[in-house]
Amino acid sequence: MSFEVISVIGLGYIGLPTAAVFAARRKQVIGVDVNQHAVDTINLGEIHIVEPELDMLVHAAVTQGYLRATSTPEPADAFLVAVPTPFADGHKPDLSYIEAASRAIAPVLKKGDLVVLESTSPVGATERMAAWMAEVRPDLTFPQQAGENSDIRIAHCPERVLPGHVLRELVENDRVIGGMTPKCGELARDLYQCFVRGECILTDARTAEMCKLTENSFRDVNIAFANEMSVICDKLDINVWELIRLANRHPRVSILQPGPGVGGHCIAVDPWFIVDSAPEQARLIRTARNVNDDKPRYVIERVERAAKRFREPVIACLGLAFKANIDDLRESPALEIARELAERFAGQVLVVEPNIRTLPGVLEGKARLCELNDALAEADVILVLVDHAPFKRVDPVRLQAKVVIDTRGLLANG
Ligand code: SAJ
Repeated sequence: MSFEVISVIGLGYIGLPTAAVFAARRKQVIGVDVNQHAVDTINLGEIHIVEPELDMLVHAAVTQGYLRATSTPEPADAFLVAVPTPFADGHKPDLSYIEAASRAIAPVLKKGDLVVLESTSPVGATERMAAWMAEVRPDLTFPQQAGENSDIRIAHCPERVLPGHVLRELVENDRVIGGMTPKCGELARDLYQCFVRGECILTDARTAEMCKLTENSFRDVNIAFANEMSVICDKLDINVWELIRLANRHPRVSILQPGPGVGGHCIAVDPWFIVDSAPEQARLIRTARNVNDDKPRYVIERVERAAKRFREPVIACLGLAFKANIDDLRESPALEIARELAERFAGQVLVVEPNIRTLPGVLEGKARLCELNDALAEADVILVLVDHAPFKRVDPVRLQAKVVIDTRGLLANG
């Protein structure tokens, strides 16, 4: 089956690059987003998010007429849903964006169309998407009603790309494709093979949903192990960075890196979807989340203890982003720590974040954004929160008279 027109619902960090990659393969792509600013920006050939090389790709796609954005869904042969799935109170998954997207595209569906859910989702979300669409379109059949003979084909294909490397990983990574029926999966594989050079592996929708959650939980649990080791090593006066380096010399050991906590909108969120589905069974996964969520508080306490030896301590926080060399502050433990320190040490907190130009609202008026050199000169306590490249080049001589708390093992010995 050939897909002439492809519609991508949700033009964010995943949807927009995916739309652009299809357009680069000369598919007609209709991007849909509820955010009018995003729609207008894309139609000008520009982008509203930060991702290397995406600007050029979107510019080319729009000017050559392959990509167009709109706020109202239009008919297409395949629909990819890439909307957010945050959690609501009590770490419960919030499927309202998927529901809204399903109800919005249902009116333009026609017999033979394929709908793929790409959003990271709790197990069962693809079936619920199908049920929402069936509610709006009783005139069409869906896989839950007609199996392999359904008018509409539905699959789940979770995105797995790393922010900062999205365009390369979209093409190179393997894709796990879970059809609601085997035929649904095969059709979705035909669609992705248009640009994916990795392998497209078929399974069912629930396994595909769980696969994505499992990948991020695996990483969360392993980072929690590293974070717990760092706290134990502090207590026992052992350098955790050296310890991990040595342990990783074992051929079957590969410990991740401790840090100030786990940030971003994926690894700190997705494990909760598993916990919510199986609260009694998901013991390790829940504990790992708590260990990682606890790490910022531990860092703050260390800074407070260190600051006590100064009458009016000046504290420099190096980095606010949730990981190295990006400008993304969402769910960032570094930002959480800087905010809390700015509350407790009003007027004495300096922030160095080379990837932003103004402080985020929560720090405005409470901390001062400054250059690395000035912070190193002025501060009594240097707190490394992110391993941004410029921080790696700091001359150790400049730190000799300072108290250094290095949550990333960059400058000093943890
Ligand atoms: N972190 C550590 N120690 C480590 C590795 C990471 O503390 O050894 C921290 C980072 O500093 C950051 C957080 O974990 O705060 C997450 O960073 P990350 O680079 O591990 O992952 P994300 O959130 O940018 O992207 C992840 C990726 N998933 C996996 O690697 C299993 C990506 O492939 C997914 O597509 C993405 O989540 C997603 O959208 O789910």
